[in-house]
Amino acid sequence: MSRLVVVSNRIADPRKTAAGGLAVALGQALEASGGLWFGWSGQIAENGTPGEGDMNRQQAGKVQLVTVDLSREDHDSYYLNYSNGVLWPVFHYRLDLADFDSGGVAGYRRVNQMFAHKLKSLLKPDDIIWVHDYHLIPLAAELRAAGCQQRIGFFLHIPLPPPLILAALPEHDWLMRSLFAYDLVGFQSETDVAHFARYAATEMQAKPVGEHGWQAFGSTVQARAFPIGIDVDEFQSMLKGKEAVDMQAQLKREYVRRRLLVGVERLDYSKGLPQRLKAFRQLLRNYPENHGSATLIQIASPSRESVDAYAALRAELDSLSGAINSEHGEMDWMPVRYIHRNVARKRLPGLFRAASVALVTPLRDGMNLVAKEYVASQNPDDPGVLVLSRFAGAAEQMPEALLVNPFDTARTAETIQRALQMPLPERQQRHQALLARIRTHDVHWWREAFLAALKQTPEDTA
Ligand code: ADQ
Repeated sequence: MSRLVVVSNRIADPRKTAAGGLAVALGQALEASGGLWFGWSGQIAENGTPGEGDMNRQQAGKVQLVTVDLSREDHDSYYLNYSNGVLWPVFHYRLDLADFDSGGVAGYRRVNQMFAHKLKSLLKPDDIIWVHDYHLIPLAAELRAAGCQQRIGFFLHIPLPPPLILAALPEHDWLMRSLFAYDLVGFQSETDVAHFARYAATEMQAKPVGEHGWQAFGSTVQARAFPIGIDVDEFQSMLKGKEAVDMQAQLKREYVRRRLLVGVERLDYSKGLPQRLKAFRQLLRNYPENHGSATLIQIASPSRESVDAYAALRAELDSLSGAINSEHGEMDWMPVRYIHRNVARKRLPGLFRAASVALVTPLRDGMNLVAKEYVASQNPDDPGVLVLSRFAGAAEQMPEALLVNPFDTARTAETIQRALQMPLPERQQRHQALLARIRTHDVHWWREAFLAALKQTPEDTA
């Protein structure tokens, strides 16, 4: 069996309990092949030299973890300025928030080159390499330039926007061309694949080859959708754990006469938080029967706080939640509980189970795993209702959720009301269909489907 090599910006020790479903799923594949996981250590060397970094090696069971420290300059340009200050907003269709003049692209390229050189020294000829996410788009091109001929696949966890949005990126030609150094490029949704195909055909005059292939620049890349899933069994077994049981019991006790709605995410402008709060305010204004009852627990964990757009968002949410509470709150009822903190992963299933409705309403999202985690946590006999943005990749797979356009405040409020009032048989039917689908397409299916497709990619004959 070939050894699997996973490359991602951050790595996780798959044996640690804090690791999420993705780390565990990748860890299992790495374990099976005695694999290697390579990425940034999370450490910044204040006096380090740009383009250089110490390698740290650690054995986690059968998996070798190798990380590299980044110099301050590399960290700021590669990670903050270009990955999170340019690529993240552009790929989420937010050209208005991208700082195109930050000059981060040089550091982005330098770090990808450095990772390629360090990684090359660790590779064996028949390794299979799987690169993850927007931080590392040019990695395969750098590996190929250094002479690597192994099979290399790439998975983009965030959306791929349409060609005209991508074309606003000054470096779009270079970035998109570098995808052709991979044998397989995986996207979250069919929409993303269609955007890639349109870009390849119109901007690169690439030729379609077979069902999924595109040929240009002397090589062929396969482009396909592999919607990522969760580990449904792991999530459901956490439901029985003490942390989840206590969480659910506490909420049930506190909210015995009320209806709970829940939202959980990193605080990010792609997640549609202000729009969600406005829709919830509209619900309270339009449907007074919810007064004294409907309570939204909104958890938004701190994220990328050094980027300006995030500080502005934080201030907007503080003020909106305060305004809703002062407009509608009563002595014994606060309609919004907004919590700017992380929740322990083990408590999440209990929180989801206690909530009658989940609001998962991003303006744009590659997939969105919270939607799937909410469904997995429900009691099939008395399930809650998922209100899901049509702009989340998950919407393609989850049409039985109540789909909304989060920019349309009035109709989102109407849909939340419908969710709160949905009769039991309809809730059961929708939940059954959703659960079946997230079970079939879980994180293990995702990993196996991607790796099988990568192993089957044709030898490049172009
Ligand atoms: P994210 O944008 O981080 O991921 P998401 O898919 O929702 O978004 O995954 C977040 C994970 O972190 C979930 O497991 C969730 O439970 C957990 N989480 C979020 N906020 C939390 C909080 N406050 N406290 C505790 N846990 C929290 C990116 C893409 C997504 C894509 C994933 C996976 O942006 O579109 O689905 O990668 O590919």
